[in-house]
Amino acid sequence: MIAASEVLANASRVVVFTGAGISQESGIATFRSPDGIWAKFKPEELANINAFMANPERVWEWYEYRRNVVEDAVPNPGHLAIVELEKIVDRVDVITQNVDGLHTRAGSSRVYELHGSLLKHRCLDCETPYEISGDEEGVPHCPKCGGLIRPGVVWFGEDLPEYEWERAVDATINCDLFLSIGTSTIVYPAAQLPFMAVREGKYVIEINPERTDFTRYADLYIEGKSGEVLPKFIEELRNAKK
Ligand code: BV8
Ligand code: ZN
Repeated sequence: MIAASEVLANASRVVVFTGAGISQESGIATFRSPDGIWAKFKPEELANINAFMANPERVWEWYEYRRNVVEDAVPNPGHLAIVELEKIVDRVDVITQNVDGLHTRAGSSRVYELHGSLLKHRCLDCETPYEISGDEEGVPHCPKCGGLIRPGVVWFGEDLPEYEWERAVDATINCDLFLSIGTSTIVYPAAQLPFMAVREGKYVIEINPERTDFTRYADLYIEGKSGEVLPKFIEELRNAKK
């Protein structure tokens, strides 16, 4: 299945860039597939600050629904294969667009959440982190300043967290193997990363059941579900290293 086994044999620093597709087999709907989240709501309608200011209750409810979905979900063989990867190469940087916390729950030790997390919240005004109890009635208010509490995700039109973005760019520039898994490669600036890896001369493998805007630039495209492909891929990598 893998054309360039010498790349795998010498891989020491691997970047694993993931999107909603890697959580699909954990039962979490992706964004842009026909049954995806955005099929019912448009991102502009809900995943942005204006929607929240216009109707905090509605947006809050939607995020609470999604938080409950992800808290009930469990990491799938795709997430677990990435944890296994840490035993085979020197360093794995997981750069995720996902907000479901599943890489961390699976046991990955270096995870950068470019788009924040459904499990984190903060005050809209003073930015104080807020620990959710789960039995809030409606949108909670900041105990410090009374401001509205918002989900700790990056909304459209908002900048990505500086530290995570810098780590992501640094990891992309310094890796020797870049895996792009389960992303439609549409949302920027995150979608720049696989293209940056190509420009930097890295070996880039894309794993996705469908081709994307990026596929033609990848060194290798593996068609399939990450929960099925990744365990086999990691085995091949382990053998290539023997
Ligand atoms: C910003 C958190 C600067 C919230 C998210 C026009 C052109 C270019 C850019 C723009 C533009 N207009 C606006 C922009 C900028 C905008 C953007 O990129 N828009 C896109 C839609 C065009 N970006 C931003 O606004 C970003 N900020 O630019 O700041 C700035 C500042 C001020 C003013 C302007 C700009 C912020 C982007 C972050 C938004 N937040 N999430 C929430 O979750 O509610 S984005 C959201 O999309 C998720 O994070 C998600 O991860 C992300 C990307 O989607 P994917 O993960 O790729 O998921 P998708 O469903 O699309 O694809 C799933 C894939 O999995 C598919 O390919 C499928 O085939 C595959 N799959 C399915 N099953 C499996 C599988 N793969 C493997 N195994 C399977 N089993
Ligand atoms: Zn506050």
